[in-house]
Amino acid sequence: MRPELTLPTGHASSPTDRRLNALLRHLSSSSSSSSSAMDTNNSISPSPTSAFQHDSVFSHVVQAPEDPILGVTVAYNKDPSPVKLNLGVGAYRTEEGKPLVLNVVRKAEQQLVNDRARVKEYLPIIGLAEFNKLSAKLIFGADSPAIQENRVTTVQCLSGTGSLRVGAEFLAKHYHQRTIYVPLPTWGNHPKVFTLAGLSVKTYRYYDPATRGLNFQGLLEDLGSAPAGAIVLLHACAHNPTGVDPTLQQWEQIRQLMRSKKLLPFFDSAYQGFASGSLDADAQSVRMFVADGGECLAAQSYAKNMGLYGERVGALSIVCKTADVAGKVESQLKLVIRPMYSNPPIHGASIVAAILRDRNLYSEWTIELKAMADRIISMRHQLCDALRARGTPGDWSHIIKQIGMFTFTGLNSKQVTFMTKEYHIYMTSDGRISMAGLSSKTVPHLADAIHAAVTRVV
Ligand code: PLA
Repeated sequence: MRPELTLPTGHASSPTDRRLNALLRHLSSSSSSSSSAMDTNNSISPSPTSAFQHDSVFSHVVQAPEDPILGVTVAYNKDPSPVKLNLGVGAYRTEEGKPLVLNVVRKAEQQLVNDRARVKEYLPIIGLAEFNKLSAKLIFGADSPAIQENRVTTVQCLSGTGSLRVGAEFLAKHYHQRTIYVPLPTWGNHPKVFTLAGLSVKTYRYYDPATRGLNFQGLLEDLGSAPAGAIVLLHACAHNPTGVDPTLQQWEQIRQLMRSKKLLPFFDSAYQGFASGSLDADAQSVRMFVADGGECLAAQSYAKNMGLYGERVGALSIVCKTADVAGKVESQLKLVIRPMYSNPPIHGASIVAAILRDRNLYSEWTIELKAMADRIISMRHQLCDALRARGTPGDWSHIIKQIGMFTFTGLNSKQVTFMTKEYHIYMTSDGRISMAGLSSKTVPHLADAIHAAVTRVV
């Protein structure tokens, strides 16, 4: 039995209510003239005041908290203050505080638009072949023996996150060890991605709050006592959130330890080119592990280094011992991807391929990338100088020493809350600030806020 669809009596006096009631009468008469199957299955929810709302099969669902990183942008967007500043998510901004579309990306897109032969067919499950080849070359190096020996399989995925997820699901299905060690701290999404993929997440010591640097001894001890075969997540460069990377000598020690214990490296490369401004220098850690002939995984993202955040373009590579194994691994990656999202989007990968294949566009990209990295480095110096000029208590040299997109300031969550409330500065509660979101104009405001937070909030 369908209850009659009308607004409650006594409320139908205004013209709007009369129109609504007419509409409801129309809806109920047209649905009662339709088939009885429709009647029982597709009943129309009449209005939010209906008794139906209490019967939702989802009424037990509780409100979830916002994402610790992306939720910062949600809060920022709601703030009407003209001085508000979003230093939460790692998204590059120009000196004018605007998002940047690289010139070279615009050129590549223009080429794509002009090419009338291009169609919108599905890509294969593993994505655009040329993109995959060029992505492997970018991270492993043009002369990588692993590539020459066909021991690498590369699949296009949904940016860095999707690449991590596909890699983790493959490991959960086909690798004998399901424990993955992540640095403490790490990007907040890592544990969630890996857990949902079926891995069990443990941490290894990484950051030392006392020195605001690497806890190298702790790292070696923890990896040294990990079970043989365990997977180890390594940030290829520009560690997020700390901005602290091992030196090349330390990487070499990590490599030796990991190989001797048969730990499987899973590199997350979300910032190639952003740390030093050089694509090759930022891939050194990965290349060291590939040069020894051993196996590893690498997740690449083009969100930051090409500014293709919303295009969701990235790649997962698995370096294997032989071409035969790599072929079989690829066949299984397809079985992971097909039921997840079938095949990846074509546009972003086509942009990347157009840039990586063309010598001129490639060199233009490296110049624009270097300019972004340099601007971030200059923000580090400006912020550090501004704090020194204010006599802000504490040693702020870590702002200059840390690398990549973020500074791990050392500010506590109370100080962060204070800065958001009093200065409209938005950042993650762990005290991480995105240096890429800062400009010469906003440095003084941030320095004032940090100074006030440090001197007034403990
Ligand atoms: N890996 C690391 C270490 C990251 O920092 C991020 C992005 C990703 C992977 C995933 O990036 P992608 O899927 O967009 O390619 N971290 C950002 C954004 C920049 C985010 O949290 O999604 C951050 O603000 O930490």
